[in-house]
Amino acid sequence: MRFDRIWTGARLATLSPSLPGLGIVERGAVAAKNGKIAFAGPESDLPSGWTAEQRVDCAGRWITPGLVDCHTHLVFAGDRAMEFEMRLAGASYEEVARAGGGIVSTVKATREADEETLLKSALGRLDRLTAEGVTTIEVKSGYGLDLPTEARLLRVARRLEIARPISVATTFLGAHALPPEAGGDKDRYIALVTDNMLPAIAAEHLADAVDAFCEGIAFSPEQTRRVFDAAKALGLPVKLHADQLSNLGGAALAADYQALSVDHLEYTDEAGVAALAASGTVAVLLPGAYYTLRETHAPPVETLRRHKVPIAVATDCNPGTSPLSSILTAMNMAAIEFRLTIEEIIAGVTREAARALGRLDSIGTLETGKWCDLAIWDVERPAELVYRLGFNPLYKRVRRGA
Ligand code: DI6
Ligand code: FE
Repeated sequence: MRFDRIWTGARLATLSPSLPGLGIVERGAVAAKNGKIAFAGPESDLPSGWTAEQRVDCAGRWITPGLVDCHTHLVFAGDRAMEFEMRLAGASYEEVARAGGGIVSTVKATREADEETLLKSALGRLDRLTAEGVTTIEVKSGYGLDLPTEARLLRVARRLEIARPISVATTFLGAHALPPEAGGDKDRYIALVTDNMLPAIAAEHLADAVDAFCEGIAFSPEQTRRVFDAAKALGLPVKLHADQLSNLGGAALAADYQALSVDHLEYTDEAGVAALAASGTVAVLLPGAYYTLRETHAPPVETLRRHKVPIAVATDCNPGTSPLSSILTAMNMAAIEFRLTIEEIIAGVTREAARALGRLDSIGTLETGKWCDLAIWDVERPAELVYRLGFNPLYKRVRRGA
C-alpha cells in the first residue's frame, strides 16, 4: 500500500477527543491518501510495509488541524473608515446605526458592486486568513437585504472555493438589518425573507445554514423565530447573532431550534447558557467585535465552562464591528480579553469551530478518515500561536493532502 504523502518528525496537536487537552503526540506522523488522513499518530505506530509518494520531514515543527474561521461576513463592498472616525469622536454603534450609517451604508455599496468586484475584495481578505493556516471558512450574506444581492453574495462565497484551495460554508443572513426601502416595517421585511428570499436561496442550494441578528437595533425574538421556522421547514440548520448588545434571550431561543451555534453572547445569562448545554449548541466568541466596540461586558466564560458548553473563536470579519482579517489576532484577543486558556483557544479555532459548522465528522481534528487539512507551525510550543501579536509562524498549509 502507498500513501500519497507523509509528514514525519512532527509534534501533533490532534485535538482528538479520545486524548486529553490538545491531544498531543510528541513524535508524530500524518499520512494522506486521496486527500484524507490515512494515518495520524505516533510515528512508531505507522503501519509497516507502507510507502509514500512523498515524505516531508517536519524537523520537530507542530502540526494542528487546518484552522476553521466559523463566523465571517467576508463578502461586502466599500469600507466604514468614516464611521470609524465618527466612533472615535464619541458616537456609539447604535447612534451610528440610527443615523443611517452602520450596516445600511455597507448595503448601499454592496448593491452597487458586481460579482467580480465583490470577489476581488473578498479574496484580498481571504488570502490574509489562509496565510495564517485557515483551511475552512464560514461566509455570511447579509449586506444585500434584497434577493438579487443576497444571492450574489452567496454565489461569490461559493466561488471562493473555486478560486482558492479553501472549503467554504455559506450562511444566509437576510435578517441582518432593515433595508431602507422597508420604511421601518420590520414584520413586512421578515415576511419577504421567509416567503420570498429564503425559498429562492434554498432552491439554488446557495446556503448551508441560516442566521439572524436578534437585537434591539435589528430583529426581535419573535421575528427571529419566524426566520428559523422557515429555515427548518426547508431543512436548513440555524445559527444566531445573540445577546451581543443586550440580553433578549437569544441564546435560549436558538437552543430551542437546536442551532449549530450562537455567536457573540456578551449579555447571555445563566439560563441561556444552560439552554445551550442542553441542545449541544456551540458558543462562538468574537473578541474582534468586543474589542472594536470597546465593549466592557464580557461573555460568561466561567458559566459556559461550568455548563460544559463547547466554545469556538472566530474573526467576525466585517467592515463595521470587526474589521479583522487575522485569526491569530482573534486568538490573542480571546486570551487577553476573555481569559480563555491556550487549549480552549486552539480547540476553538479547530475542533469546536468545525462543530459550529456541523462539519466535525469531516474536519477539525487529526483523525483517520477526515480531510487532510493541516497547519504546520514554526513554533516550539502551542502557546506561541496565541501569544504574539502581528507575527505569523505558519510554515506550511495543507488542504486535502496537498
Ligand atoms: N453583528 C455584528 O457585529 C455585525 N453584524 C452583526 O449582526 C456588524 C455588521 C456591521 O456593522 O456591518
Ligand atoms: Fe457577525
